[in-house]
Amino acid sequence: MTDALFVLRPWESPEVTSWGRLPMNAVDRRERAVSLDGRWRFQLLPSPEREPGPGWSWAELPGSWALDVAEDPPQYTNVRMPWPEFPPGSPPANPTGVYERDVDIPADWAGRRIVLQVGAAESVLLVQVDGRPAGVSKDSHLAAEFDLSGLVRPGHRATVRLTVVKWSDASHIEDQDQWWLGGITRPVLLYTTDPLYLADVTVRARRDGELRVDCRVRAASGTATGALPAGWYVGGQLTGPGLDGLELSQDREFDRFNTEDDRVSDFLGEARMGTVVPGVRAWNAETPELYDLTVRLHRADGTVADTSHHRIGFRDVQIRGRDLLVNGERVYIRGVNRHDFHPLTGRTVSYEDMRADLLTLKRFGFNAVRTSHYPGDPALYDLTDELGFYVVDEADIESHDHAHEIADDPRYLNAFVDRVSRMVLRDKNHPSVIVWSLGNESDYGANHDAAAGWLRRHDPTRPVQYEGAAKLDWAATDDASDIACPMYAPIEDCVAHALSGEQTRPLIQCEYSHAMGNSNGTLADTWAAIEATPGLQGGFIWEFWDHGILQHVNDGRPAGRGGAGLYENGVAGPGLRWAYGGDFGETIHDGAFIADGVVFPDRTPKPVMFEHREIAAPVRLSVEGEGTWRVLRVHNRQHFRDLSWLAAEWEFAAADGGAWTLPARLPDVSPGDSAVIDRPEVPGGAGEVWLTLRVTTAADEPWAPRGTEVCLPQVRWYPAEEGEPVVGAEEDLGHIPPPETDDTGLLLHPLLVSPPVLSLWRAPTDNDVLGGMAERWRELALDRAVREPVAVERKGSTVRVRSRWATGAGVVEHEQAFTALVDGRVLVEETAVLPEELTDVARVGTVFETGPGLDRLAWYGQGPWESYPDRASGAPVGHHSAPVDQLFTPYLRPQESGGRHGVRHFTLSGDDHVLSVRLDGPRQVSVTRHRAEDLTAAAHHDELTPRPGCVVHIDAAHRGLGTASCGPDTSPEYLVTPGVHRWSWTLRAL
Ligand code: IPT
Repeated sequence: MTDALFVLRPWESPEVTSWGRLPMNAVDRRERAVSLDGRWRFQLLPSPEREPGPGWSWAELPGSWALDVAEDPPQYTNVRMPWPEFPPGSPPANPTGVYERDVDIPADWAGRRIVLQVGAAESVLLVQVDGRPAGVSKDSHLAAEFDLSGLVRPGHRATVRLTVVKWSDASHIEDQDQWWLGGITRPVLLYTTDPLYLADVTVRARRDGELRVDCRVRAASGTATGALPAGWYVGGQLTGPGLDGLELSQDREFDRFNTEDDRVSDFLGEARMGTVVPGVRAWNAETPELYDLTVRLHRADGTVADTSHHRIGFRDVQIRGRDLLVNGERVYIRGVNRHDFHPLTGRTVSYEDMRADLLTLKRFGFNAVRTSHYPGDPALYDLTDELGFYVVDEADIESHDHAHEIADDPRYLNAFVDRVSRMVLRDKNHPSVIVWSLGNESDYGANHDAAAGWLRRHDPTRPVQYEGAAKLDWAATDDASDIACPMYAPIEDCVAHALSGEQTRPLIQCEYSHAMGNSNGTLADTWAAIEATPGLQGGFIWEFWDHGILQHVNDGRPAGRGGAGLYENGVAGPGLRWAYGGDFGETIHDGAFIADGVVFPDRTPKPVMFEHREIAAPVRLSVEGEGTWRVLRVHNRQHFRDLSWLAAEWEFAAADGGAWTLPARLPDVSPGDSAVIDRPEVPGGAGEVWLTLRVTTAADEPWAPRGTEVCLPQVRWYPAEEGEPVVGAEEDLGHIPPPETDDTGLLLHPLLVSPPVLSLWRAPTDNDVLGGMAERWRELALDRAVREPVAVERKGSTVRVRSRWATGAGVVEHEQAFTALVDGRVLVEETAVLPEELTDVARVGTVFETGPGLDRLAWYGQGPWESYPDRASGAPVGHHSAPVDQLFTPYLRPQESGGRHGVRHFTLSGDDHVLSVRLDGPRQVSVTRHRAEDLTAAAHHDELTPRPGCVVHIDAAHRGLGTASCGPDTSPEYLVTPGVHRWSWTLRAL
């Protein structure tokens, strides 16, 4: 375009971070603004050099055009840039969205300041009003404001044009691991103020009740006033728990500028108010007490020229030694990384959806959010204040692909300082923000130090963190990070550092436990180590969402807003799928690495959420003492609250099928303390007995209605009695004929369509694939090992069958003994001998398939949700049941799923038949509609055809899940080792 704004090509000038943009501030104008959201005229140009033509279509704002317009579909890349140009270059093919609409400027805005706010534009925004330049902005996830007072006429209509250039110098520092979309993703507003207005308000509210409010006043551009008129003043009012409108007044005379001469500045002065609030209730993530602060700018006659509302919280953040303290407490950071995401609208997330995200997190025990990797919508922080989360607020800087060049490139210096400072200027009054982050994955250079320098001077009340700085030396004391915040560090390294005597600062992982697919193995062990090691304080799981975009399978178009309601329980509806990298025809992409969240694209919690909920539980249970002297102790694991907000009941589960519930009364326990809890008598003689304390909310909480399950701590009260007598194949049980087999020794059973055989492989999880295990298993032919029958011997009631399974690393010898028991059961005793070379296989166990009609599974073991050997702390032992179709977890890329850990017995039932299986001890079991090879062959769920029967796995050993798709693999104790594996089970048809 030929307009002056375009001639300078700001999309190729990293030094230009903005033009005509107003300084960022913390005065919230949303409440009284006119919304410009909705329909805008729209056209997508192939580059910013092109002029818009006469043909307009419509676009809905806020929104991403990649989800609405076929010409420029979504593209997913992680580290690499989607085009080859080096920084600060951008590609010649550069989609440019032009949004235009007419705006009626109210007549009564005459003489007032008129401001346009664009919530977020990716990646360069150029604003014109009636064809005249109004401003330029970069920094895709923070609002840009422009003073339009001189460009519009109250009482008249103005045409506002917002041109958004997708690729720019700024894209190189917005190279986050996410979809590239383009558009205006947050609300657009217009508001008005008096020409003399509150330009910024800075609140410092301490835990001891001390409050300080700094107010800055400016004049609109072009206002004749060069100084604050005499007699103007600020005032305020504070309302909150136990406070009914405490008046605040100015400490001393307004610090006015330009009173001595007539030089003109738009900065008119600053004033301060202060007070000490008696009996203040401090803010923390458990009890997020907020106060309402209203700040007013008064004219000399007392009338109000401007007001600003803030919800504030009184709290202290401080680092002492190697501890990060909130209100003096060394709180655990049970965090998650959160991107803006929605499966229909991309990075446009409504208030209701942001709230729902946080409610979900709260219900599953999270208390912290890192705004990876850019500042969130302003509403997100209102919600984290209100609901109680510790926030690491992260600036929009990630230069991953060209990190090294950019960190010291002086052309990008402005952008680094600009992005960090704008975030701080906007969010500084939020009590939930406890740490600032300089960004993500951008190496470490002078540009970071410049930003950290600005930040430490401007806000000495909060620490700053930057992984790229701290990773060079966790113990350094002179870099841009006050916290050692590694990503995906093995927990042993963290523990070793904390024990080394070298630790200088808190260690809180900015990313850990990568939630891609069926993952998050060893989370409980990680937390056990954190809690046992002073100096370790937690971290942020990567990440909240699976960023699967809802897509029509037939034409590949994103469903967009039309997809509302077309998905359920994590599953895309008929004709639809959750798209990941490559699904929009992109040639450069990073596949399913975008699907690595603890919730599905529709926010359905994955099983790991229940694991996390238990690890983070406010209440724990332990058994103390011996024999009849045993007592149960309740531990309050919170930092600030007692247990009075919780209710509880006892649930008993006995191996013999007994299950009952009794009321429980939680004792009075202060934070961090413990007490013995009364327990009703538990009758013995029922075999193994488990006690679960089902803890729920006692009253409505802002994040959960009364009765919401909070945690399920469990202890084993009676151990298992001696198992069933082992029926040896040698013993002849009354001359019953042995079970039927075919000539090769495969069991023939009326309810099975596929007989029990050895299984050494699972459909690779994302961790198995990216960690290299799947490839190794393939090289070892474990995915296609074939049974070679060796011998079938019949003796008495037993058939003894030997087979060999050739792999790329020797032969696995497998033996099955099938014995007919008097009561009609078949006893199956199995041995598999793995050669020494098979050091790490996915599983050793049995697989068989039933015919159709067995649609419900009832089991005694861990559940009800999915669990695996290294992710089994949050699934209590009990009697569980579910339809077979609901046992499977639909991870976006199909893979091993649906397992249940610690299963002792199960029945599969339908209208006509029941199949009952008892195991020799707690085993990993799965019952699904898919064979491992079905899952392996499919890239999406719509490609899978469920089998009519059940595919049943009983594993003597099952490999842990680990997190090797990005981070440590599982621990050695969860590996399946070579040597002899024995297991036995009985099968009965009813
Ligand atoms: C790390 C990134 O910070 C994050 O954005 C995401 O990509 C995550 O990994 C993996 O999903 S960076 C990685 C190189 C460790």
